[in-house]
Amino acid sequence: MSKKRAFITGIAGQDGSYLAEHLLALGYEVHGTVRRNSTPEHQVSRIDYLEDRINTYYADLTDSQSISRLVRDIKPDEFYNIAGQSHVRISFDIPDYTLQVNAQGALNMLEIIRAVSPTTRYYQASSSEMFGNFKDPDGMQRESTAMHPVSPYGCSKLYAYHATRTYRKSYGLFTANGILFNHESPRRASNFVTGKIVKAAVEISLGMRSSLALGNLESFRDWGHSRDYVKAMHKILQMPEPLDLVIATGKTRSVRDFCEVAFSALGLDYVQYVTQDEKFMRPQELDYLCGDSSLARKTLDWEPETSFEKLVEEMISHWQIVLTS
Ligand code: NAP
Ligand code: F7E
Repeated sequence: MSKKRAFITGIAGQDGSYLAEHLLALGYEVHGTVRRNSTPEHQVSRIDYLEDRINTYYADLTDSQSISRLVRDIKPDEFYNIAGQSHVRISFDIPDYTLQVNAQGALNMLEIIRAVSPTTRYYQASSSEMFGNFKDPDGMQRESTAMHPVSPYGCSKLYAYHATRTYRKSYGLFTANGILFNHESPRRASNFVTGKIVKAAVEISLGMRSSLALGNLESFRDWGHSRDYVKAMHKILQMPEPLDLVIATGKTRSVRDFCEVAFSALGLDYVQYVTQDEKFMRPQELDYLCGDSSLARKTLDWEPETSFEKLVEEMISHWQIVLTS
């Protein structure tokens, strides 16, 4: 039997790299897009180890033809649209670009599927940032919770979420949203708060720096592991019918809690090192996220496998190796 073919936009990103690894393990033929960078090593550092087993192509969500050509030739069984301008605070600096990539870019991908390969199953990387500061009376966000985003990033993702639903209902395509809450890993870029805290804590423990400036310490996030969440992405595309599902751990912690756990794992008291700087605050903050993924757990038979403590431990080990080698 021929192998199933998967196409991943953003294959060199955090999730793209774990998803490629997971799909290869399941026996898929894996194709994915990378972007041009003046330092090519930057583009492939997360997927170097998969180089001989995956097929990569230069393409961009804002350049429809670059992806249309590939989809026409490859005719993937599954298309994972996980490329994106993924940084919420930076979306306030580059809102137009964020919209072009995350909103218009997603629409471009849906049009490609409709025109060139309508039997391909489509996954859209939607985000808990779409909820903004809304939660249900029990303090959680789920599929039915109102969505009122508070950042250009959240607005762009909400557009893509609705476009995905619209293409499903209008054209009968298999298009599904995974509404993923924050997920981290050793491959998380160090300008997201978890990567930034862990990297700095390790540097402090090694005597390489003496303090860490952060923004808002009082916001709460529901943090899981990327490796676990890409398994849910794949399961979403195996369902008999397309659905939109929340993927989360159901546990929430503040940025301050994260500092406490990461620093104390290294025998340090974060209070002595962490300062606050206006420059890392956002024009509008999303204060609290805690996802109810019971529908996904039941429908997909999925649940997160990595504990919060193990996630932090893995991130610490990663930075210890990088910073001492
Ligand atoms: P990431 O590490 O930032 O990876 C994003 C990937 O998309 C990178 O490879 C990036 O390439 C690529 N990309 C950016 N703009 C592009 C464009 N115009 N055309 C083609 N590729 C482009 O993000 P992630 O954490 O893996 O997240 C994956 C997706 O899930 C994103 O869409 C993100 O918004 C969404 N999401 C993430 C989370 C989370 O907590 N991680 C939660 C919910 C939703 P470069 O390396 O060249 O920039
Ligand atoms: O911020 C606070 C910040 O940038 C988390 C993306 O993957 O998840 C991610 O978006 C919290 C916020 O992630 C700093 O204000 C404090 O409250 O790590 P973050 P995010 O904005 O939640 C969602 C679900 C996505 O979809 C996104 O793609 O931490 N915070 N001080 C800080 N954040 C950063 N980055 N840097 C700080 O110095």
